[in-house]
Amino acid sequence: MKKESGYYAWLGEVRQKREFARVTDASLPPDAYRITGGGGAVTIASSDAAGAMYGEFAAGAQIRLGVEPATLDVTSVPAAKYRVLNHWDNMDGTVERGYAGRSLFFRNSELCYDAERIEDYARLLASVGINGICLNNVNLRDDSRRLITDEKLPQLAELAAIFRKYHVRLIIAVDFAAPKTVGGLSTSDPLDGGVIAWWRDTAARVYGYIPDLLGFLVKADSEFQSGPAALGRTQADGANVLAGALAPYGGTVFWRCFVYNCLQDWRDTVTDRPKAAYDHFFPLDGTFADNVVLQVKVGPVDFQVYEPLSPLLGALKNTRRGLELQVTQEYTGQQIDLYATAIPWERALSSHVSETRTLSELFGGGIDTVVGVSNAGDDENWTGNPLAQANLYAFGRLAWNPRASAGDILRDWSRLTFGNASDAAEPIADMLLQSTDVYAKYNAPLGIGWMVTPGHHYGVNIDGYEFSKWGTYHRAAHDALGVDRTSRGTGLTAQYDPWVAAQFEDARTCPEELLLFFHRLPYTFRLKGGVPLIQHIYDTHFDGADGVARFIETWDALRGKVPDELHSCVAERLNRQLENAVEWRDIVNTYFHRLTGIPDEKGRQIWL
Ligand code: GCW
Repeated sequence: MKKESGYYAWLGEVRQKREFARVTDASLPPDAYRITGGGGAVTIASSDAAGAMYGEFAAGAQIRLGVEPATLDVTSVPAAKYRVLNHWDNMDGTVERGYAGRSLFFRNSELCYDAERIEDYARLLASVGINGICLNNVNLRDDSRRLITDEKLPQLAELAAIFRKYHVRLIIAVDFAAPKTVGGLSTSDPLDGGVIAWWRDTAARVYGYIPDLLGFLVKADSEFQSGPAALGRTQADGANVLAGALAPYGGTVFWRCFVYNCLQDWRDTVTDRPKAAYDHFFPLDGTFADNVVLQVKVGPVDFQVYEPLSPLLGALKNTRRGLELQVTQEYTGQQIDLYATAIPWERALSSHVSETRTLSELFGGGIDTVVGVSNAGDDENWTGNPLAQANLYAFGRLAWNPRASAGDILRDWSRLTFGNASDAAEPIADMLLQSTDVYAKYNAPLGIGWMVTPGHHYGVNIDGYEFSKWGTYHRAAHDALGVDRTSRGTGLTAQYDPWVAAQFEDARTCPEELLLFFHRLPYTFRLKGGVPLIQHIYDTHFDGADGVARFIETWDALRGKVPDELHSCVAERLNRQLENAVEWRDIVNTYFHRLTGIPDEKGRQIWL
């Protein structure tokens, strides 16, 4: 590690290059590798240079994890072709939903970066198999629209060259209305001849500077971004015109499906936000060009603690899909609270899209891209909370192998980062493994979501989104809580495969953590263990805050076993997490006790 704070994260001594023999094996797919350790040397076989690089990183990591080099025998093929990070970085240097300092790439409307740091970042990403990156926010603001012009492209090409050394290809987020906002045309109608020609010219210009650009990323008709719907055109009309422009260069359009009405009336109980993506995109299945990937958020709402899978992921049959995950902890503690995203990702990947298939089994078929919204910034330790590096690491590992176990990944990260023989590695991995359950316990109960402070989304505010326009309602009353999304309610369940829908339809078979996502239930409803819903709310909220107090004890005992700077950085955050958890506990418990009049069976302190 260059700095005590863990600047180089899990990469550790991989920086000091080991020598491995390399051979070409044309039978291996792109990016894949085979590592063999017999015969006195470690040999990496691959069909391409990227595979050789991934093999070297993997072999180095295995050796640091204590595997005897002579016994190495690993063949590994990535499940997803594109393993991509999306930065939500603005050109003024701020990062939307960023909790690790400022942008690594932009300041004052310019590209502005430390080339050595970018090279470290590229190497860090490559070490876990990431091969694409979009630097600018999908919410296009001001000068970021001009990244596709001669004014900005020369500098962007220099950045692309640094990433290229590590086989990481750039993506540019573009404004759907760019023909107007950048090109000065009078329309951005995708069926207009002038607009089609403008996108072609733009693609030619961009590829002139960055010949291996992975493609364009578009957030259209979403949260005030422009899009084809506003012009009376379909999402496919919009995506396909860009796809046509990129096709000659082998480029891909990553078209986001986060399309919903963000100006809903809370009195409207018919419109149901989680139905929106399917309603917009499912009817268009099969009409998107071959070089369009529909980028679908893992859940149907927005990266809440517990959500079912987005029904669109399983429903689309004839369209390429990208699974979008949030590495940055927007709703999950903002890199103050400890939250190992590998655990909910593993849960999502092993969730069923039909009786016989899980989400991870769609990889290599319909799903060929995994996207993570980055949690990195210019903080010295990359992620604000150094333990949140585990989330970036886990993203790469799961994008490469969606069937990998979250436990293995977190233990590997901890050992690679703190040292294989370190006393700290195991307790830290254990904390990470418990972290999401602890966080979920003091958060909104059983899949209802959204009890966060509006705007910045940290901390509790039970009714903060209850009477807003965002389509995010818990509808808590004195006798019942939750939203009925079954066939008796909003009908969301009908968007799922019938076998999956049947599980969700019945409160007795619905996964417990999704109970209030799919059902409106009385507070006296008994959960599987026999505990009434209201008592479950009290119990989990007391447990969650106690869990954080235990993390603090564990962490105190690690003083001296991890670098001091890292120790105090995490300690300070754990103390803030405890304050947060106590606030959640007391406000949630008081709110529901006042509403229901039902006391805690165990007589603990609730403020009335
Ligand atoms: O969850 C919401 C975030 C927005 C984000 C949006 C999206 C980039 O609060 O900050 O905008 O999702 O995914 O587009």
